[in-house]
Amino acid sequence: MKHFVSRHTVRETLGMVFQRMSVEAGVIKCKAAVLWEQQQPFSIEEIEVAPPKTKEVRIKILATGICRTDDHVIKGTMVSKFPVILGHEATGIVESIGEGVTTVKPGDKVIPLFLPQCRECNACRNPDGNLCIRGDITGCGVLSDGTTRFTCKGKPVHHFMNTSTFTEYTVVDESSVAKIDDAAPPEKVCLIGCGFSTGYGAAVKTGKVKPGSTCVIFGLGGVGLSVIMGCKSAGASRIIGIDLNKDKFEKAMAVGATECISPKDSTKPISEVLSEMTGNNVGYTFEVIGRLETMIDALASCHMNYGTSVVVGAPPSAKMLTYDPMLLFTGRTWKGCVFGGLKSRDDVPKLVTEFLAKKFDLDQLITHVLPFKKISEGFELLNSGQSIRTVLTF
Ligand code: COD
Ligand code: ZN
Repeated sequence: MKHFVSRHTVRETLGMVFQRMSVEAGVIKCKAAVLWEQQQPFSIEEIEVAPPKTKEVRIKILATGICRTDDHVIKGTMVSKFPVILGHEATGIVESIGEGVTTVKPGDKVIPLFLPQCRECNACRNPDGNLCIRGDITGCGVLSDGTTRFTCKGKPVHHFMNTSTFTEYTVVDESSVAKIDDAAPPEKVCLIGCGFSTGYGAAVKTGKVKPGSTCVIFGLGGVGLSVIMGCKSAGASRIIGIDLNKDKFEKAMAVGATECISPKDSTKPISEVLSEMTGNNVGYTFEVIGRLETMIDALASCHMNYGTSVVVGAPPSAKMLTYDPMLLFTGRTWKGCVFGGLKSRDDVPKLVTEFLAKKFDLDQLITHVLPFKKISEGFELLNSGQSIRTVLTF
């Protein structure tokens, strides 16, 4: 009996030691969509995810949206290091935290943030700023100590926009994660991590749309629809949607546009058409296409004296604008914003709470939900123009 007990104890003890070792080692093996090089399909691979270092957080991803910016890396129109794990619009659960992390704990529901908020740099400390100095704008693809936490087939795999969400587990800096309400549905609120907030924030935070005003939105994709929702929630009384594709009008009206027009329907410049329609009273315009011509059209379309025009669409790289400075001299305000001008860690949890209070509806933006392994199908839907947002679930 004694012999049995002691053998049992040894086995148990060994088991405990082994368990402790694996916790200490802390590497998680899981599936991820790895992009080995541009213009190539994703490859679903087994990867190793190292434990979070000091001030880092390891997250189990629950749902992730597919954004056009991810596709820019595949096509090579956005700079990235390879191999890389893309994805930057997600919801997850904190699996473990590194030393010194105080703002989230294991089990918290979170949204990873492609735009961090360190709360220390000038942009974070200024009430009007949001472009935190810790953002990975150069596409270096590593965490703050200059290394990556992902390995595949013995090779380091790069991070993307501080987030990398096309994987079952990721590691991010504490400044790149926001704790959200536990009750939030992951496959919906992931959109608050990018597309929705980019448009909604442009209206409520950057444009500061006033109640009773007239707003015009150029481009009725998912981000443009989110601008409409922002204008509506700010109390705009007239919201005019503009798109070349009239198929976009129905959804725009459903989320709050009061009318929609195509620039092709008139031979007059769109600014004249809008001036006639509104009695020369367009308070705010939003460019949500990313084209130089429509940026100027949007500027010219807001009121010459008190109008504000917001550039939401990312301009094509290395292109210059030429415009009549008289457009600004008379008093127009011309602004732009990334992530709607929102402060990510402060504003994302607030938007989730507002969503739960039914202040806006994300269902209109989600056209497809697919299992993670069908990621390539999700990108086909994006490229064929069939989807607004596809959400991948794990
Ligand atoms: N006139 C009117 N409408 C047009 C024109 C035109 N000349 N050209 C295209 N359109 C319409 C299209 O028919 C389409 O409906 C719409 O414009 C564009 O919509 P989508 O579906 O292509 O794109 P979105 O809404 O998902 O995103 C568009 C942005 C321009 C906002 C996006 O590409 C972007 O630049 N995002 C901002 C960058 C950013 O903040 N990045 C950070 C992380 S993503
Ligand atoms: Zn995005």
